[in-house]
Amino acid sequence: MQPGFTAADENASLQAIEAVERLSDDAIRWVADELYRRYAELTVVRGTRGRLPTQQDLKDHLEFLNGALQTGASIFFTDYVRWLATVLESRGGSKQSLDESLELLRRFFDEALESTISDRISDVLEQGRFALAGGREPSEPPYCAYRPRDLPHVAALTKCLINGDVEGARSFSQMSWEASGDYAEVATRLFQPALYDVGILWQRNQITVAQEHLATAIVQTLLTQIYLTAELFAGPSRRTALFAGVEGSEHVLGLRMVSDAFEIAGWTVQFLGANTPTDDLVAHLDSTRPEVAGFSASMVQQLPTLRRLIGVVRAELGSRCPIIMVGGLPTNQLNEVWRWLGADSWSPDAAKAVKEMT
Ligand code: B12
Repeated sequence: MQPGFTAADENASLQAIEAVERLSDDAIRWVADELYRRYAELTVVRGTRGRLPTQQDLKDHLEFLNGALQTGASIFFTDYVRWLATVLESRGGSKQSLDESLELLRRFFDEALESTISDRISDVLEQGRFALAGGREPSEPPYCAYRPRDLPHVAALTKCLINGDVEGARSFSQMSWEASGDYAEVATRLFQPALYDVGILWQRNQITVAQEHLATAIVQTLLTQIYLTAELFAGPSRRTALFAGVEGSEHVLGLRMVSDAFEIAGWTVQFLGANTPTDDLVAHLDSTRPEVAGFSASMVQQLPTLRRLIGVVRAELGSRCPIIMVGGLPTNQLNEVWRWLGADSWSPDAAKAVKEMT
């Protein structure tokens, strides 16, 4: 059951989740038509994309809404709305059309459903509108509560990454590596905060998508370089772990850091990478039987998938089930969400994950 919920709440919540999924296409069509009817001139001047929400935007609203309903935590939706407001405003869009689209979604569900069910949906949408009225994204997004303490050079490294200055970036990586000699420390306290800052710069439209990709690719190379050096100090062990990103998750670098940190600590690891299909993952776990399975989700809408995955792993593997560990941005955003997911443990970063298991 979701934290703080009664059985009646839970039932209304389950019906609300089912209704959002079932009525999603109708809701998107109705809201888009209504907005384009109100702003016919924008359709003519700007074409179907205009400055109004596209069908994809509305689909995203519903996915985050459903993530909030499923976890029972409206913070996932309010955080999304604040985040989107920054993205829109920094690109010349307005908060007004976002607010209108949330209001119209509320109207759609109010009219389509009985009030015990629609109230749950309205509540989350209204909290989103309230957050929107409250101003811009706070300077630090909620997942930064667990941002590891920066090593020196994070800001300088970030600059090199977004400018494609590989040699500069390599020198900061090397300096930190020589000072620390600890892969997990350099990964989580130098590269991780630099990537978080790259994300915020993209969100504020201060760098392009291409620069974000460039920065990520450079980090991948530099991480591999220190990983290869660190490997010299590690010996093999009998302890085994498998790491995989859930279906839908394309963010893989954090999971890679966790996997590498375990390997360097002496574990034998299997790293399956991003977006692993649930059925194949379960079959693979069944045939390889690691001691620990570490799963990663990178956005709130992947949490229900992760919860389903854990349920299937437990049901299929029974007493042969590995210790299940979870992590990733949305698990750092809401305390204790790992319990709702059904995991055995959670860690906010690679260094802490290794410590927890050894
Ligand atoms: C690089 C990047 C991408 C790359 C990823 C490439 C790759 N090969 O990984 C690409 C371009 C694919 C991408 C796509 C998208 N991205 Co992106 N991305 C980023 C960015 C800049 C860095 C990600 C990263 O590597 N972070 C560094 C790692 C080290 O941190 P981490 O993931 O938190 O991992 C640590 C812990 O969480 C923990 N951990 C992680 N997994 C696990 C597992 C276990 C078992 C344990 C114990 C611990 C653990 O340990 C890790 C190491 O310490 C982030 C910014 C950010 N804040 O992270 C945005 C960010 C995550 N992306 C974002 C968005 C919106 C998207 C897209 C929707 C963009 C789009 N419109 O297409 C898509 C969605 C893709 C998807 N379906 O997953 C937003 C998410 C906003 C939100 N509130 O949810 C962010 C926060 C950017 C921003 N500030 O707006 N992205």
